[in-house]
Amino acid sequence: MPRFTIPTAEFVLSCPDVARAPRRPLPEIAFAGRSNVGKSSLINSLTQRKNLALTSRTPGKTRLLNYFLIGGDLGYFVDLPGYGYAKVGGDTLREWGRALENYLRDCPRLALVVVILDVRRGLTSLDEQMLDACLVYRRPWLAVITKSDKLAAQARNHAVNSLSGPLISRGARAVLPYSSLTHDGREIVWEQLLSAFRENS
Ligand SMILES: Nc1nc2c(ncn2[C@@H]2O[C@H](COP(=O)(O)OP(=O)(O)OP(=O)(O)O)[C@@H](O)[C@H]2O)c(=O)[nH]1
Ligand SMILES: [Mg+2]
Repeated sequence: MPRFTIPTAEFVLSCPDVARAPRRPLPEIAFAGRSNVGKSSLINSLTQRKNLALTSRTPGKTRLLNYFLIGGDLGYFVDLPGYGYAKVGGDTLREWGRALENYLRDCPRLALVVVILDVRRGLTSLDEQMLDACLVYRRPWLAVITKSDKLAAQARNHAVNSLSGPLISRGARAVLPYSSLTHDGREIVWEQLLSAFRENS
């Protein structure tokens, strides 16, 4: 049992861009990462809901900005489309990149970007581009190292420790291991998310 009450969560809408986002002036926390890294699963695990955000074994499931209202009026979680899905090439890929960048640039109340990395893969060049965009648009961000259940404790600690230095030096607020399977890390991640909501409400 968690020692704190997990805020409520409800799906609000999906939209292609910020112009069609929900109108209530509440802070937003966006979940970004490579396609299939586990963004939607992280949202489900955090909110203790099995199918709030749609997940899939097949990359490229989340294609729009998906808004969830958290805690009634705390703010929104935004499940972003994953980047780097190899099967969508050319124009579609560029469109996704543009949609993500436009979101980072235009979202008026973006409180925090949660950049999700796979503990087994670390930082890829597309993640680096995402971090560069956070820097350019001055968006505070937090690194969540997910799928931590996929490695034994020693290997996991080693992976997280070796990622921490470079990520902190690029401006990460914190670097937190997580497993959406076991929910390990849930309270610590919520602490960061709730303080981001509070600072921006
Ligand atoms: N073992 C384990 N599997 C995970 C974890 N997080 C996600 N997965 C699995 O990884 C796959 C992709 O998860 P999603 O949450 O759909 O990933 P996504 O980043 O939202 O993917 P797109 O929407 O396609 O960009 C699913 O099969 C999940 O069950 C985790 O912490 N541990
Ligand atoms: Mg998804």
